[in-house]
Amino acid sequence: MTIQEYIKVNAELVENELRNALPAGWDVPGPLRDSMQYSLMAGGKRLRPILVLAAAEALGGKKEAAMPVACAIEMIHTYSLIHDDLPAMDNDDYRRGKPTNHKVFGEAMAILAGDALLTHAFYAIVQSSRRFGVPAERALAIVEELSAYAGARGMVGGQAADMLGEQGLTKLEELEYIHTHKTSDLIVFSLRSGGWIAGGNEAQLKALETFGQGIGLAFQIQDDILDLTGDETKLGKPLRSDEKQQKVTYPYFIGLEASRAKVEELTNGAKAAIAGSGFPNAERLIQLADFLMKRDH
Ligand code: GRG
Repeated sequence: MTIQEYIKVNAELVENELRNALPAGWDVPGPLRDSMQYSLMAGGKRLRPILVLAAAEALGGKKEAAMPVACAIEMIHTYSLIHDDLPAMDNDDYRRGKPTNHKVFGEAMAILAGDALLTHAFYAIVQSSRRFGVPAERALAIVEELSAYAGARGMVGGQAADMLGEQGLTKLEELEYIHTHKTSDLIVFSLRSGGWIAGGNEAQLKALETFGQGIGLAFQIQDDILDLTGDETKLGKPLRSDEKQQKVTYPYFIGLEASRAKVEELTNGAKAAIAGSGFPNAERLIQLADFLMKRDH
């Protein structure tokens, strides 16, 4: 199976689970259920869940046991996008080519759908233990790590720093803090949680973390590059008064070519961390790192 086929097959498996994320028998108000389902099924790449599955597989773990955590991280990612699109934040009308959640369901319901997805993620993690026999101690570690990587010192902290920085980002380190927490932290969590499910040891979890930090930052720089290509006139140009400071990206600081070189350097470093750590089945992780580096959307 090529890596493209691997991604497609696993994204479909994840989507089948996400379709029934809220059990049909649960007494949930219809519009809330619809609003949650709308964004969960709106066509994301499913990158984070695939990383959970691939990390578990790299250590010889079972896919079924990793699936609830794979779904949990997609719920967190989806909630963050719903809230990020709100008028109080980015005020976006479209995401993935479709009207944003609040445009369809209204602001209040979009906030609640995000809240409910965030909460439901923790329920899903517990199911890996209840339904698939993952030792409770490991599920506990995963819950603890998710609250850190997604919370105030993780993704939410990154979002807050981004918001605060809108008044003027002047240093590359400030941008790196935002990228690390807004983007890399969920990617690192995806990899470590797959490792926990498969019973990885401390050194293996650390290697997955290093791998995640590398591909996470590379992913975000690549995002910055893709955002700019086609409009290279933005490079190093002062912002117009109506433009958001968010446009200050990696290429803005170091230029396009150096940014491309940085993506390659980070990806190679990530692959080296995994290659040197005695994983029984690391092939897919390595291929995923290369795939992400070469992505064009
Ligand atoms: C509102 C708490 C809160 C957090 C928001 C995720 C986020 C933090 C903001 C979205 C804006 C952004 C560019 C974030 C960086 C992370 C990123 C590249 C998200 C997009 O991830 P993909 O490409 O999205 O995996 P798909 O659509 O494929 O799921």
